[in-house]
Amino acid sequence: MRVLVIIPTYDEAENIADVVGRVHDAVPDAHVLVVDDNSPDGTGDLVEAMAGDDANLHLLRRAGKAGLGSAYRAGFAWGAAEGYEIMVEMDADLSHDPAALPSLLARVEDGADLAIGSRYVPGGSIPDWKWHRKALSRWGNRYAGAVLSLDVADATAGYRAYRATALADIDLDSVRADGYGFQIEMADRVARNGGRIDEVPISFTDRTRGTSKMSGRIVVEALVLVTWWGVRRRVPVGGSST
Ligand SMILES: Nc1nc2c(ncn2[C@@H]2O[C@H](COP(=O)(O)OP(=O)(O)O)[C@@H](O)[C@H]2O)c(=O)[nH]1
Ligand SMILES: [Mg+2]
Repeated sequence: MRVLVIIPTYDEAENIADVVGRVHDAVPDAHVLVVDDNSPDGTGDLVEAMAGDDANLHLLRRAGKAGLGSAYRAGFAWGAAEGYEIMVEMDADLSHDPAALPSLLARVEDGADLAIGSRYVPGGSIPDWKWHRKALSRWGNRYAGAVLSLDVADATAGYRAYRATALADIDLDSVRADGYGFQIEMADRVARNGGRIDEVPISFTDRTRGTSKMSGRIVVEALVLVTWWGVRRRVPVGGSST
């Protein structure tokens, strides 16, 4: 199947060459799309130069920082127009080990609509996190699972492979969330469309270069949205509940 690995970037000049190289090493046939939001550190120009002699590397430049979810929505639309059959979400900071790509792709090739690189199935881990950070993430996931009746151990995980036809069944323009909420929302949409979701254990490591763009605001966004979706589902307003 034709594979597109989508990597959103904002100030990842220190990481991008490494991550692209390691994706090529792991899956030589896969294409890579970098979605850059006009990074002040010149990530976009760096990728443009790399793409000059790499036919499997593509760049989508956007005018300014518009969020992770918005970058993926643009990447999915680009990939759909180009006819890719599997689309992968991957961070630029090497928290997501490209060596795990084949295990995710194998699940989609085996019939899954979404394969999630999961920290919370047997074999998964987060070696760098202190207990309180793990607890926040773990309980956030349990909360989302309970409120949405979503049978996924790691719905906030950002390393995942989608079958393109499963993405095509989702109205991406109606997906609103941007951070962890975006990942939960996408998993929930696949599940509610009757899609098969597999979880593959991964080890999630903290970035060693550059800085995180996620904030407390993104955590709050996810909590508020999950609660709102849960309420809306239980208390239909005006006859149409989604
Ligand atoms: N294009 C784009 N990429 C973003 C944006 N925010 C974060 N990213 C990228 O999304 C990925 C995950 O972000 P990161 O800051 O590592 O989040 P964390 O791992 O949760 O701390 C990285 O590749 C970032 O460069 C954004 O607004 N636009
Ligand atoms: Mg990161």
